[in-house]
Amino acid sequence: MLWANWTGTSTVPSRALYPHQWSWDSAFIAIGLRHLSPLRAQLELETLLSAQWGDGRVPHIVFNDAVPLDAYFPGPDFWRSATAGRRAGAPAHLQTSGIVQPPVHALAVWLVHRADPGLSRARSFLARLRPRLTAWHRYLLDARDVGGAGLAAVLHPWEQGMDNSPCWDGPLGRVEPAAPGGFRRADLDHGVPEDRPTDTDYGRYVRLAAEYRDREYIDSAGPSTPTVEGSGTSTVEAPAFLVEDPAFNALLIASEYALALIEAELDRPARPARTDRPAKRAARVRCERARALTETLVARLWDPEREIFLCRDLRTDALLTERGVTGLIPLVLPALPPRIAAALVRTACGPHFGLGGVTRLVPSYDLTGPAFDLRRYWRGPAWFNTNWLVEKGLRLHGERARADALREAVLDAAGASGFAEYVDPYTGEGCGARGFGWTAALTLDLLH
Ligand code: 9YW
Repeated sequence: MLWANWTGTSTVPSRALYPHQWSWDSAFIAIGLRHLSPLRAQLELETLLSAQWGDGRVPHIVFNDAVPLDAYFPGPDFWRSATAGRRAGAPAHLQTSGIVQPPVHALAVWLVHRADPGLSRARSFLARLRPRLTAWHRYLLDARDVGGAGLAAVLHPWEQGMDNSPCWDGPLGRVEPAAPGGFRRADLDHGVPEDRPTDTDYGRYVRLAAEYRDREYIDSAGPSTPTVEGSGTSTVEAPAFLVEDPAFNALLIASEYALALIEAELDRPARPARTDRPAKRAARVRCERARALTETLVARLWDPEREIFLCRDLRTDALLTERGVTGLIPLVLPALPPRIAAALVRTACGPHFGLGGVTRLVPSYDLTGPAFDLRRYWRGPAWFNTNWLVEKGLRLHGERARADALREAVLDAAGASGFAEYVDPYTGEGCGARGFGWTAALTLDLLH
């Protein structure tokens, strides 16, 4: 199935619905692909990272020229990366979007390296990608530290990857939707409207993306930052949507640990040295930073009463009270205080997510929440990448029986649904696209 989605240099999430290369999809896909072909898994990540912009961002879509323009919206004619992104250093030789997605890449690069270290060394895989990963993390930790506390902010729901999660309803409500006649939703050619975000959601996504493009993809450092341009002073208007998200930051921290392992591997002395070498120290510093970022994540986003991580709306500096699966993903972090890991397990298995009780897979949103919708994308259905992450987190924190049960449920639902994009969390019945890239890849990974 994964071969059917392979284009020669990367893998599409879905032939019909998503016919280009997506950033976090490619990272998850490479994690599975490494078991079939370490070489293709390396190529997958190399292709994505070769589309990196000069400022360090890794775009959320790399467009395939061979695909007709009307096959996906918003396509390259909307993003206009080569022109609108010139100041931010967009590549001139290919077309990409201008926003980002969760940084799972260093983690994927490390796991792909481990699958065949000999091949990786022969192709200088780690050495070639290390500067790109370093620049990517620097971009997120500097240009995107809008809140000033050290965490990265997202400025569009597509950046966080859980497009229409009810967590975004509050901040998205401030966005005036773009006129419906101004664009055509290609996604509705391939999916039933009840399974997809609404037209109003799309109008807001388009408005936010167009405004960022019209600001030439320049990031503002704070909610409203004066900048000096030429002789005059102007103000970079902060985006209407500006959020610190638990999953995005947890994946960044997990990738910081992976980057430390990459650095340690590359800087390993040929012969054991008596003194601590500077390069080895660099890996240690990065690990310490990952631990400190975990503390910041807890300080900024943990809600001790709800026992889940929440999103912080940077326009109001308040926590958003909706419980989404994003709030469980920090379970993947090794330095999470044990009392918080235990509380997260209680939440995953309690009435809001029902794991091991009423649900077989972790839903994307609170079962008891007012906006819960069994079929509508990130407003209830269970997704395979988030379930894979929760499975890893449960195992990491010693919850072996729960992790084993979730693994079985994921494998059953993936196979029975024809590798669906997402499923009913109670029954495992498939929804959305079939033959979905990360579903197949992460299934493969769980089988190894
Ligand atoms: C879009 C490709 C992407 C995923 C996102 C998912 C969806 C819609 O599909 O986004 O048009 O980009 O929400 O997480 O990366 O599979």
